[in-house]
Amino acid sequence: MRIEIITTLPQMIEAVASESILGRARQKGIVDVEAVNLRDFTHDKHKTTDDAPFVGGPGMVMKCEPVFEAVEALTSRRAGQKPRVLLMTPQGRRFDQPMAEELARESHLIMICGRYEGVDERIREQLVTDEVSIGDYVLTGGELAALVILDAVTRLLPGVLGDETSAVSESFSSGLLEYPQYTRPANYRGMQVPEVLLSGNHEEIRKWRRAQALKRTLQRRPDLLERAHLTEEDRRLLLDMQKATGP
Ligand code: 4FV
Repeated sequence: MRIEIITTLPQMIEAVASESILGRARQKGIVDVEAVNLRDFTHDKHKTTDDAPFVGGPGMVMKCEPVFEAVEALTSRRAGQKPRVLLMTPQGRRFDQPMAEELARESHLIMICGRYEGVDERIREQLVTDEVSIGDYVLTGGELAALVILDAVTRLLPGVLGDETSAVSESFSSGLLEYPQYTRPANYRGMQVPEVLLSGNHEEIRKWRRAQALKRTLQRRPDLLERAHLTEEDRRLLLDMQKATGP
């Protein structure tokens, strides 16, 4: 998979994308990540990438020319499948696990990191295939959003997560929140790990974990239950919980 991140702060991207799991995924050649410096696509001595908005208004706007030239250069490099061109913006489609799984099936992603007030509208109209938001708040730039997406997508690629962490049995991919996790010691300052986890009875452990995930989801994110894949056993457990906690 090829991921290019267009930014005026390539070192910010490199600093994160060369660490730990992301860094190893790149070394293993599972994902090919490049931080593309937008200033390399400017032609003036000040390497200008932004300008004042037409007819005034606060802040600065990212200019068309460097972004168009950057995206066209990156697109022409790789014949074949058109890349998904993502613009990080609070106005975008909310990023979530299903979108991470969708993007992880692509072969080529280009992410545009805005700064200042945002980008010239013609970039959105002509180049961008997906406007993506990581949340309802305003960042100083799109870099952190691009790194969130890079992380959530890369860890889904085959061979990235070793068995120490599996992308299968965790929050959201099962549609539910995660069950409580424990590790040694079994007793810490009198705080005992639930007996069932020490029982070695894997069927009982599976049932306990599923019940905990359902309970936590019911308490914290009941909205997730609507789109979670629930079994008959799950529905019975949820009914008991709702009866237990009352309306
Ligand atoms: C953002 C978000 C975000 C807005 C103007 C960058 C900033 C500046 N991106 N999810 N929330 N972007 O706040 O994705 O250009």
